[in-house]
Amino acid sequence: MSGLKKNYIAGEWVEGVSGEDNINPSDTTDVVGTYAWADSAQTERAIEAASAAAPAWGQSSIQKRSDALDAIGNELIARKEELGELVAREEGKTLLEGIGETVRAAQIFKFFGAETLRLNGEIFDSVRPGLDVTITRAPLGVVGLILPWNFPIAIPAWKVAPALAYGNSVVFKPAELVPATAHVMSEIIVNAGIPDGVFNLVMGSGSEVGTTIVNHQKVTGISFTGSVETGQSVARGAVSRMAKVQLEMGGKNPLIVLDDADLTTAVDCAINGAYFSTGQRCTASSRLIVTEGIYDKFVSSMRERLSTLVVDHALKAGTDIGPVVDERQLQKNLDYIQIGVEEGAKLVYGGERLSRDTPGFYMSPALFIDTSPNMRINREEIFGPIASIIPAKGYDEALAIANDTDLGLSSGIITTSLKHASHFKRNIQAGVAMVNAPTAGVDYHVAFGGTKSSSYGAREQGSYAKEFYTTVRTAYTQA
Ligand code: UN1
Repeated sequence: MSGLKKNYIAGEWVEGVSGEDNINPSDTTDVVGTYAWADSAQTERAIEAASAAAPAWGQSSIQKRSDALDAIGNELIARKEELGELVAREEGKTLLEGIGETVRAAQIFKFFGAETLRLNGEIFDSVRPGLDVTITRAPLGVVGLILPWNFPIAIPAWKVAPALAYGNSVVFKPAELVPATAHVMSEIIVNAGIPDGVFNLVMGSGSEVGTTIVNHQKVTGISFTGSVETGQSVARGAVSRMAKVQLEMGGKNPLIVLDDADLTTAVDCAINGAYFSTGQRCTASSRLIVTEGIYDKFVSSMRERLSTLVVDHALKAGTDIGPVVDERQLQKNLDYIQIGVEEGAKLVYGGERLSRDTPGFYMSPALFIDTSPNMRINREEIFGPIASIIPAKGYDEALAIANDTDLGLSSGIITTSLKHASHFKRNIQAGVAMVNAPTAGVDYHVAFGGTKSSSYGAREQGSYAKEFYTTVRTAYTQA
């Protein structure tokens, strides 16, 4: 198994129990690499090592942790072209998107490098004279991080960086489909002088590695991003042994377009939100809710813009939309096209499998119009380059439709009305609200997360990340 990319457990690079190929979705003849998959026993070793290393790391100098995270960020920036290409090669997003994602990951590490120095507490007078009360934050101990495939480096960064910043040790499980970038990021972390056992990379299947992390008594906290279904089972496992859990799951994100919208802004935001990154973002705008006065103009501008988008190899110059991540997801997307058509939605653009010079999972971006809120295509998360337009009479109806969903991650409105924009921000049932901006593509230094079935537990990112990665300690001192 020469060239096998190994796991990192207890301060050593180790082989797994099998080696799995990582395939480029733009060209299935291109094997990105072969990655060692661990089993439960190896995962347990990683957890034990993390547990043994946690106390010293939790009490280590904040300067040391800050410097290490900053150095990791600098190294990621310095290698952004190489890593951006790797992201595009293994996941299928375009090269520009891959580089952008890598820069974001770097910025996240640098942000948390500085956050390490800002962690503070509070002092109260006690209700009992002579007592002082201090509130401080302590690390959780061992955190298990379970990752999705759609952001191979940014989401790992926004879990690993705060975990380490706040003094936790880490068991990091990348998604099965995209271990390559995670592997390089892990090498960079290891080389930044993080002590043995503090950071462990364990690649492998959800059923083996993921389940072991979820069920192990020594994993104090679990942060998961992925599907609602898997998230629910992670939560059940975590709660049954009283572990802290944070879940970030699906979206069925609405983008409302009002009559008074600037049409170009509306189309730019809808195209970006619905189709960029092949629609494979939980913040994607899958429901475009459009009011009567602008409906026809919006539909025709969308069709026009869609016809200019180039679907091709993720690394080819000029590609706007790369392939779908794998055959299973492509099949699922095509099934939903069929479901939409059978439900009576009008498919006015795309929705077909495409062939290109290289064998890959290509699909034309799809637009349904004249759809209704109860159709399955408007209720279930598809996770592909598919959007539906739902007509609405006016703002009130559009808002009601937008909120008529079990999910509540991101949302948006395109309007020039301050009144509607303000009302929307207060009344949309979502964790993120965008005004005249795409629903996807969030800043790295502010809180991120959703309502309803989209998220569970504390928010991620920004200084809010400490709510999950630390625990609060209240100390009473008699002078
Ligand atoms: C973004 O839109 O910038 O899996 C981030 C996802 C989300 C992250 C989206 N967790 O798509």
